[in-house]
Amino acid sequence: MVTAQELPARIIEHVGDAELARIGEKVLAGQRLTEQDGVTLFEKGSLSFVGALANWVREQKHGNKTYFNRNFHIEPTNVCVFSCKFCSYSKLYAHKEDGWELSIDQMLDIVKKYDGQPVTEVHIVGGVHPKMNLSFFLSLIKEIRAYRPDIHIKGFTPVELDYMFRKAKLSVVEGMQMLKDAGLQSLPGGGAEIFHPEIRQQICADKVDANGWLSIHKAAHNLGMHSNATMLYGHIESYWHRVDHMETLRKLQDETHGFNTFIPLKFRNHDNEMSNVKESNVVEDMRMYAIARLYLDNFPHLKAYWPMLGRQNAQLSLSFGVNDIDGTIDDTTKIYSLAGSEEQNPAMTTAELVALVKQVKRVPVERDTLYNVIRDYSANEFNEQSAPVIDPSLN
Ligand code: V47
Ligand code: SF4
Repeated sequence: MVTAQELPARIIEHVGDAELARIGEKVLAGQRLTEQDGVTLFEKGSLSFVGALANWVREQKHGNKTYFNRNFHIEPTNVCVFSCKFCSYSKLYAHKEDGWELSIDQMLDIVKKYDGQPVTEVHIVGGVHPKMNLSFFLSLIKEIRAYRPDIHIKGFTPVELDYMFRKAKLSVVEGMQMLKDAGLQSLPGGGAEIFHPEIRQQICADKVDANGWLSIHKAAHNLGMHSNATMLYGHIESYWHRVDHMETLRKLQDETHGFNTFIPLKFRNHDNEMSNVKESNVVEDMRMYAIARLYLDNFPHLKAYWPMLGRQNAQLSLSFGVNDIDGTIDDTTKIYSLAGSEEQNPAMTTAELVALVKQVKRVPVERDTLYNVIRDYSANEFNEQSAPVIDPSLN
């Protein structure tokens, strides 16, 4: 009889490839993978091989715990001065009248919709509108903080921040300090895409580059703030660009320890200038999660963003290294529905989310933004039967 602990070792024994076996041994011994190891896993690792190893690492780190939070999104605008080819917002700058632009009062009205509800986080992210400058966002943050001091404010990608700071003629450190003083508490992971200039130049040439992105996260970490990191994968990049991206993040994390979570974002090809590029399939998506779990040994958490991936695939990812499925997001996030995600109005109640996790025999744990546990749902009050009926055509 083989125990669950012995299983990865047995899988390595039978993998039938010396190079993969050597990488598997390194994982079990807790040794760091090299960039070449990462590329080899992408090129040769079967889904079952990388999946078994990643699941083992996930269970070593978190057991069956699967984190989520109660959050809502505010998108101040969908008008954007930048022209990322994968993004449906980029075309709106020339047609501003078709886009939206929220005032501070309108955004506060969104916050007020959650009066009396136990949400713990607001995630603010959107396009880059020239009228929305640093002082506008400082006022917004202060007003949200004053109205709901109990909510953690996570907001703005380095793309938005770099633009705000340059317009205000402030250094990154000065700008970040002002936002922190106003009440901004952490940064989401967006805007990273693929760091390597060979790809970045082709898909998002005019926005902040890798060094700019990294220096803003580093400044935030040095001020004691935490952040996430994403990677937009499954378009024109090669495997080694993905590894290069993860290597860059792993290096910064060694220095600052400020990242909480890595979030691979699957490229969706609807209604953008890259509609001719085929999307990745589910096997490739799960391999991506698994290899990220193996490579990013210093990232505590790996998140599947369910509005983008779909609910069933998010459930599946919990067996491929993922230990976080974001939150009970309300339907204000449009960037994904426009790009063709399965979830046209992403919203899930806590009961649905808990049941979804329980259906795949993991333990749902509600967390705050910084992964402090709010509630462990291992007790049976929400059970698998209360899970939403999933329409198979959605995934
Ligand atoms: O950087 C835009 C992506 C990101 C497409 O930190 C697309 O908790 C796929 O980063 N196909 C912004 N992706 C969103 C983001 C995020 C999301 C959820 C949670 C967190 C977090 C961060 O959205 C952009 C870009 O990579 N995006 N268009 C598209 N067509
Ligand atoms: Fe603007 Fe961000 Fe879309 Fe690029 S990805 S066009 S920066 S909203």
